[in-house]
Amino acid sequence: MTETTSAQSPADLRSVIGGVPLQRADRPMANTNPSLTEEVLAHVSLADRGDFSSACRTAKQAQQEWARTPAPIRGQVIGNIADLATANKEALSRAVTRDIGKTLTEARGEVQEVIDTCEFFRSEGRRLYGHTVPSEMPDKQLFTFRDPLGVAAVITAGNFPVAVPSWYIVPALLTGNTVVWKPAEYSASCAWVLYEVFSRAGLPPGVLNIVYCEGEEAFAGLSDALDEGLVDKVGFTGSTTVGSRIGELCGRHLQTPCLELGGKNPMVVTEDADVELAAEGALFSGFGTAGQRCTSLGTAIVHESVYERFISLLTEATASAAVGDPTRDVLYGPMINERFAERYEGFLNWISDHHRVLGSTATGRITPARPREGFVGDPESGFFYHPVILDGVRPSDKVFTEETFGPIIGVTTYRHLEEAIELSNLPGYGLSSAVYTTDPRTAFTFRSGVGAGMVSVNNSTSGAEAHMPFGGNGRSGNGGRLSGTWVLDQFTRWRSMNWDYSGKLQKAQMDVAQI
Ligand code: UN1
Repeated sequence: MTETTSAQSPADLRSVIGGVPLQRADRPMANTNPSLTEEVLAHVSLADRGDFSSACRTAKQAQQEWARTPAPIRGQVIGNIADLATANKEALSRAVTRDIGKTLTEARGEVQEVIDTCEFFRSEGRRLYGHTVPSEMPDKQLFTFRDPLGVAAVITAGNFPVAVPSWYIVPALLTGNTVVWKPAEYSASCAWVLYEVFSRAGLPPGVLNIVYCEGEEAFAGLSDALDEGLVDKVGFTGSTTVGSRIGELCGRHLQTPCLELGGKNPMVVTEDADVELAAEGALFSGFGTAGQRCTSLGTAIVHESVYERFISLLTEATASAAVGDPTRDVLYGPMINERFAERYEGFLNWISDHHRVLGSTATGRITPARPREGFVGDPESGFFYHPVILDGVRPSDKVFTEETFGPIIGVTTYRHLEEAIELSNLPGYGLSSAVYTTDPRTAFTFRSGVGAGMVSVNNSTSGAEAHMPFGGNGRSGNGGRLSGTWVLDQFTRWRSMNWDYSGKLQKAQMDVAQI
C-alpha cells in the first residue's frame, strides 16, 4: 500500500484505465498538505477529456462480463474491500489527514464509513431481490428483476475524499455496473490509497477506473462519453452550480444523475431545549472539518427565550476550542487548500456592520499578527482560520442564504415554531437540519415542515450514519438518495417480465374474468 508520508519522496500518481497506468505525464500537478503547505505529497499527472471518455469506453467493454459475475460473488469482492480497508484503516486515515487537513479523529471516522458501507453491501449481493407478482390472468406469472445500468461516472469532492466515493462506487459495483471515478484532483493522494484498496480486492481490469483530471476536462469528457452512449449514470457530489450543469447535460441524454450538492443547514433551538447540548451540537456541526462539510451547520435559529444562554455557552465553548495541527487533539484543522481558503475569504466580505462577531478576536486567517490563544502547531504552516459566530443574521443577508464552506455559524432568533421552520427553509437548500427540543410534538412538526432530506433531533446536522438514506432536496440535490438499500435504485433499473404458461393467447385487460 502506497504511503505518501513526508519521510518518502512524493509519489507519482497517474490515472489507471483498464488496469493500465496512463503513461502520458504532460500535465503535472503538485498535491500538497494543507497543514504543512511546503510538503508535496504527490505529483499528479492530469488526464484530459479524451482520457476521461476513453476510460468510459474501457468501463463499457468490461461491464457485461462483470454483470455476468453472480451478485453474491461481486459481494465477496466488496467483502474483500471491507477487510482491506479495515486492515489499512490507519494508513487511509493518515492519508486523508495529510491530504485535506481533516483531523485524524474525523479521518478515522470517515474511513470507518468506508468500512461500514462495504460491510453493509458485502452480503447485499445475496439479497438483490426481485418480486414475484400475481397476474390478473390464470396460468400466468409476473416477475421483477433489478438490472445494472451499465457504466457509472462518479465525480466526487475532496472534503470527504474516501467515504463519499465509497457511497457511490461500492453499490455501483455490487449491482453489476462498472465505474469511472474522478476524485477531486486536490485529494489525489488519499484517493490513490483508496483506489489501491479497491484494486487489491479482486476487481477485474476495467471494472473500476480512476481518472485524475480537472473539473472542466472531466465535464467535457463526460459530455463526449454521453454522446457516444458510454455512460449510463452520473454520480456527482460537489457544488450546486456544477451540479446543475451536470443535471442539464444528463437531461439532454434523458438520464437522471444522482446529485449531492451544497447545504445551508439550519439548527433550531427551541424554548424547551437542553441548551447546553444544543451549544455543544452547534460547535461540532459548525466548526467540525472547519465547516467544510455539505452537512455543516449554517444558521442556528434560536428561540428568543434561550438566546442569551445559547450564545454565551457557544461563545465560551468556541473560545476554548483548540484549532490547529490536525494530527493533534483539535476541533478542526486547516482549510482543504488555498482555493478553499480564498473562496472562504470572499464569503467573509459578506459580514456587514449590523452583524456582531462573537467568540473571536478576528474573522480571517490565523497568523502571528492575528493569533488565536491555544493554537496548536505553527499557524504559518497552513490555511488555518478563526472560528466565527455571527450574531444578528437576517434573511436578507447573503451569509444567511448562501453556503460558506468555512468555520462560521450565523445566529438568529425566532418566536414561533412556524417562523423557525420558515427560516430553515428560506435559503432553498434542503440537505440536513436539526432541532433541539424535549417535546416530541415539536420534533415531529419540525420534521414534517422542514424541506431537508435529513433531520436530526438533539443531534448534529452532520454525521449521517452510513446505512441511512443520504441526500437532499432543492438546491441540495435532485432527490436521489445514497446509502442503505435506498441507493440500489440509483444503480439499477427495474425490469418486469411476464410468463404465460396457459398455452393460449391471454390478452391483458381484455381477457380478464369479470366477477
Ligand atoms: C459531505 O460533506 O459531502 O454527514 C458528506 C456527514 C458525513 C457526510 C458528509 N457523514 O457529515
